[in-house]
Amino acid sequence: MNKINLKKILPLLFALTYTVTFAQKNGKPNVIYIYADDLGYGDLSCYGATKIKTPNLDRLAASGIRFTDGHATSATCTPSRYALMTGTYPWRKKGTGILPGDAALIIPTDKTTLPNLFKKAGYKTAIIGKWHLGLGEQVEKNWNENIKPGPNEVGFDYSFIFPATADRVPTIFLENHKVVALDTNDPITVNYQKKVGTDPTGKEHPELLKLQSSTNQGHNQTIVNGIGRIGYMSGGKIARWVDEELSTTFLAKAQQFIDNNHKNPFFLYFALTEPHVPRMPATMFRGKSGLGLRGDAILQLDWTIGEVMKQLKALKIDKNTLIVFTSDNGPVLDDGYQDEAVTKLNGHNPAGQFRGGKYSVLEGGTRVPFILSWPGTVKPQVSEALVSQMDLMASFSKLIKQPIPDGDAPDSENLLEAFLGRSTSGRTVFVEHAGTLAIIKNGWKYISPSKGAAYDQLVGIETGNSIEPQLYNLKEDKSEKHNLANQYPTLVNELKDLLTTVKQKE
Ligand code: NG6
Ligand code: CA
Repeated sequence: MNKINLKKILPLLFALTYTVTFAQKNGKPNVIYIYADDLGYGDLSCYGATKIKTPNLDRLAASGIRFTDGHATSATCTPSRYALMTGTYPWRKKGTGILPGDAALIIPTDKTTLPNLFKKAGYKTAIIGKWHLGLGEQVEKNWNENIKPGPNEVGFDYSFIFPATADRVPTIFLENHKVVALDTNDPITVNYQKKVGTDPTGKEHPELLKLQSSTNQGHNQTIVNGIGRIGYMSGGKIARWVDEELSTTFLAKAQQFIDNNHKNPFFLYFALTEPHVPRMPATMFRGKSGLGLRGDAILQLDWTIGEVMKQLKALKIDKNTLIVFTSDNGPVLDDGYQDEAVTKLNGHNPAGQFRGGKYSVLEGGTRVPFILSWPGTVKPQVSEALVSQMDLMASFSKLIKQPIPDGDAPDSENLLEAFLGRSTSGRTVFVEHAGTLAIIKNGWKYISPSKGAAYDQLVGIETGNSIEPQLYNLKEDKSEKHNLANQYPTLVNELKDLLTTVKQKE
């Protein structure tokens, strides 16, 4: 019996070992893409923060490339994530704005995506963390059954996610197609139009809240774990997450995935929720930053990444693992809860020297920390190349030698040389997206006129909107202080036309 089994197994073992070594020798490193949520350019000490220390991310940056002109495509979450997954500017497609927690899947299941590119190349792929790209075929779905299509249908072999944002219902985890800890005797109902069930809401019962909602910013519907959410839910009492455990839960799942797959190439999309609202870090980080819960959440984020780095080292795969760390949009202080982010800011500059932040077409909206580390292969350096997260698809396609079929990922540029630190040239043209669009070429930035408010009172952020055209020389005026549109009308027209051309591209 034993002999027969051995005969069967040995060739398989050989094949497996061969695949692993072959893949590794052929430049197929493990890839971990770590996405922070609402982390600003100035939030890390390696990017100039002095009021907060992020030693683990500083170490990661020192071991690889710290990009100073790295971007999300958009100043909010869903569109930036859409671009990352599809290599397409999100403003090309309707319905890619911030999604409610019950939205249907917006990522096509029949096109090349970042994860299925890796999967085709023989990688094991996983997403752990925040999804926010919709689930199922429609809004009306039964959360108590298998929910699909979702991450597993767009290329992830394994998924452990929460559906939207930490401030939106349903406040549950999904492992592959199922709600974790689902109880058939306590079915889950979700509604974004009207109250369901008998759970108290923040609006009716503010005295039950451990974190007060900000005035006029919603976040006062169903209360879960003492926090008012956007949207209503009922049922699923034991399935509901505890905010203080979100991060360690995702970390544990990520470590499990890395452990299980450390002998074959893997791609892990680790989508953390810090420092997005509601900021509810674990007790061990409370009060540690001196900047309130937002700062504490950043310390938790930094610690989490340190834990992953330690694990890679212990498994001896640190040199064969490429890590990208970045954020889905710029920073915001008051995004719906009174959590002392504003009152305890203590002179900290979440967007660094840049103007604007989340929701803004100014640099603070999309220019974010962007670190790439691949010890032993990529030389430590600071790079000024203009790169975007959307470009990782075309670049990784070259790295892992897995071509993208014509027509897919149309806006993703192959910047592999810049990403590996072998070239300082990145994109020549890039479109930034918030309430309006801006286009950058050779260090000049043109912002399309728009009627939106110039200042978002609710969140206290300059949006960059103006009915006048704006032109900034980013090389000399990083903080976009001097609008030079009147001085250079020809350049304004040139960039305006270029933006029209990019928009018309199929
Ligand atoms: C906004 C929410 C904000 C946050 C954001 C999504 C209000 C007033 N504000 O609409 O709290 O949830 O959406 O953030 O509802 S993102 O990073 O996922 O894009
Ligand atoms: Ca975000």
